[in-house]
Amino acid sequence: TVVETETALAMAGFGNELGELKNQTEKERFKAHFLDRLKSLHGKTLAASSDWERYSALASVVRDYISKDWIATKQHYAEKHSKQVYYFSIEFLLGRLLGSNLLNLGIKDICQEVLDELGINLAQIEAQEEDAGLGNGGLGRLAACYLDSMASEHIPGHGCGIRYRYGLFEQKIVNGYQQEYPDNWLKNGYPWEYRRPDEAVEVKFGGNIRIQSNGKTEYIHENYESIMAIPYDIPVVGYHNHIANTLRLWSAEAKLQNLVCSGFSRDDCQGTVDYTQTLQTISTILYPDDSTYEGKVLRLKQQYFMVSAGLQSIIRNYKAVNTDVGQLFNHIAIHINDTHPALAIPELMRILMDEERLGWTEAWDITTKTISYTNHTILPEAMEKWPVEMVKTLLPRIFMIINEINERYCRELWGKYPGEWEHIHHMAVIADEQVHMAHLAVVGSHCVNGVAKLHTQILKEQVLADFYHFSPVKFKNVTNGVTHRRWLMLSNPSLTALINDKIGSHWIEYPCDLEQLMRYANDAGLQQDIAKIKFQNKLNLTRHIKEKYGVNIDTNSIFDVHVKRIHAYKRQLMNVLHIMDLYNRLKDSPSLDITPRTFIFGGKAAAGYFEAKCTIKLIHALADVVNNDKTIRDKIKVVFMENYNVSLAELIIPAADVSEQIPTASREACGTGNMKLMMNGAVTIGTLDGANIEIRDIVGDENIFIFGLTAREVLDYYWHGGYNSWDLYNNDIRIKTVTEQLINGFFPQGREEFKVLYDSLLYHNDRYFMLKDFASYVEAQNLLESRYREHKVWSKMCIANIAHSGRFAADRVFTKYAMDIWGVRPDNPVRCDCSENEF
Ligand code: 4GP
Repeated sequence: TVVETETALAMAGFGNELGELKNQTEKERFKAHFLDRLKSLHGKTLAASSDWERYSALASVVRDYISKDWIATKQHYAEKHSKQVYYFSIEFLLGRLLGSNLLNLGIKDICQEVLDELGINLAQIEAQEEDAGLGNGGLGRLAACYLDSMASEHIPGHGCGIRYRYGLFEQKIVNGYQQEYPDNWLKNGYPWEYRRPDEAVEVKFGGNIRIQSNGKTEYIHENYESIMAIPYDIPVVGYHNHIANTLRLWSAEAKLQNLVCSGFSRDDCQGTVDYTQTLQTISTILYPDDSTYEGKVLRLKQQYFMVSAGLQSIIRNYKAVNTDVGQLFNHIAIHINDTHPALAIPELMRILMDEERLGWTEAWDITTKTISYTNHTILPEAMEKWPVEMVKTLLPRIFMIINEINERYCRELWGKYPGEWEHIHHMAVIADEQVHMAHLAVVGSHCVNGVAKLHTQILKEQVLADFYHFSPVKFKNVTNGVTHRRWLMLSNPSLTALINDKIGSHWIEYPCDLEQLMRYANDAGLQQDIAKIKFQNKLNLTRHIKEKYGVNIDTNSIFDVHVKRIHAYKRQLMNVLHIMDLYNRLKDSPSLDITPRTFIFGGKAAAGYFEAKCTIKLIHALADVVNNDKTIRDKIKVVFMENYNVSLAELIIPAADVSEQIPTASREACGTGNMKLMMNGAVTIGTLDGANIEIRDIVGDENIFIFGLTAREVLDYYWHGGYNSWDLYNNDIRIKTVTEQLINGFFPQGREEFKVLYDSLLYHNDRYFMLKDFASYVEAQNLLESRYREHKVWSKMCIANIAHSGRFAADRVFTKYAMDIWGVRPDNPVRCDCSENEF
């Protein structure tokens, strides 16, 4: 038998042969398993099967590998009584899972070999998977990176979110305009999820509260609408450690008893179907349009649905093994990702008081010790507030509790600031007929953190300054991080192999060890190898762009990448103005000696955000002009990549030379694209904002291009009502030219198309300081170009960026969250010594 042969070989000291034999056996097993699964799932032979069928069979085999670890992990946590962490987030931007599951399970090579033998291309199979795009941007991708890190770091950390039927939206570009289509990611089923109808819970909306008092006051919820929350669990696989945590996504369904087709007449049944569909809208799309009252109500419903379902199931599981709910905070930590899950605070209070019969004081103590909160933005328009009437009507009991929280808190404030009505009003949870979710989140958590040093400082000094002064110990900084497994190992395997060759593979476990690459920063061999890999990655992207858009780009040009949500503060428009200026210069002097550049954009604009959508149209209009002008001899090209998502990012980021991180200083909380791009050797051109500052601090001024106003200067301008952009218009001919070109017929679309952008720059006083930063941006771009020409200097910059990127690995971040916020001690906590103490 195989076992006998293995034993015999081992005894005879044939270690290598033993390894090979095991590998061989595993491979044969894997192959048989895969072919069998193809038959049982699809009734097909390999030859007759489609790529999608192969994908689904392969995913199903991988599920078998995962499920063993998943069961064992649950048992392990139960036996150890490990403290469990739950990360509540309205977004989880997972991307594809086949590749990362294979990588983390450690069976990628075997799978690759098996498929090679069968004549199947793994990448082609992986491409069959729909991206799980249950998110909008940074906040959602961060949540996904953190799940990966928690599992890899042995932290019992699970996600809780919503299983949106259609995610955000699929972006299609038609004649340069963004159009939004439902993202039908579940159309073929989703192999990674497990539906758990037995663990469904009921969530109640509307109705009234009857107060009953016989000895102890009881709050009885009546006449409510009931919705069933059905959990779908997705295992989250740790890296080579046999850990599988859980991401639990909730789906809304009608409660069976409420569905009566009395008499079974056609009308009755139609009514029931309509009713069911209305209920299910709760988990239909992410961020429904909130410009209408109904849209707002739907968002609020989603938030409560998620936290109520999540908490009910957490408490139920807790009580299955623990008798004392008073000890909850010793066994459970709940983290709220921004304010969308902040209703977890009153909901936990409701459960503890109304269902577990605890008094207010004890319930409040438990709640605040259990919950912690991360703030992700200081943009005033993103600070959530709900009209009191809406909360009261939709969630009557929750409103009563929020009201009580507010009253008690205001009383406490009064004790400290007697007579200071204005001050107290400013900090209240309910003020001006609105519930302030950020205030609720701060008041009901034991810890509040910002996501980069500057962001935390702005929270402490401005946005949440009053709260900081009231309870300074609550506030911490944890700079974001990204998982190097997806963003380097998976998306850039050649670079990963090169790094392994050069410094060994220790960095995979201890990402800060990437710093060892600095020893070879001047090594011509390494420089060349890195340049070769970059070229190959650029070639892949070049081919994709040619295939998809029919645009020829020069693989030797500088790939200048600006990928992220389209938003005025992220200043895609300023990038465009720079390209227009460069184009004008080329037109003026066709012999201008510049290194050819390809400007690559990608990102979605929120469906109702007119200005951002207009910017997308502008990028396309510019691409039409520039890409078709023979006189500039292909020196610049502009490409907009449609439907930017995680998978596209995995293609673009490894091919980038330049990373555009150019928000108005103070507006970008942290940024994580900046980290992914540096990890792949792109050099940042950026403002002193968010994590750019920390990147600059670690790579040094010589390895980054910094320009523009500082946060302090921007905030000072805001304080004094801005600046006069007409002065710049009148005094800088380049600015005058490019802004006029927006409306003077330079773009054949006509003079009105981009008027709104022109007006925002000049008539609305350039709120995001694009004209103010224009000159220094152009200067930084010119310097960048001259550095790029010095191949050695540029290669050294790439190496420095890769080498220092371990500082931004999510694993390191998670050790901090675990130990300093959640009171969880990972098995192997000291992951990195390249970071200074952030707290
Ligand atoms: C984003 C911030 O804009 C970004 O700077 C940060 O890196 C990311 O969160 C993760 O912390 N915020 C959002 C949002 O995505 O919806 O507020």
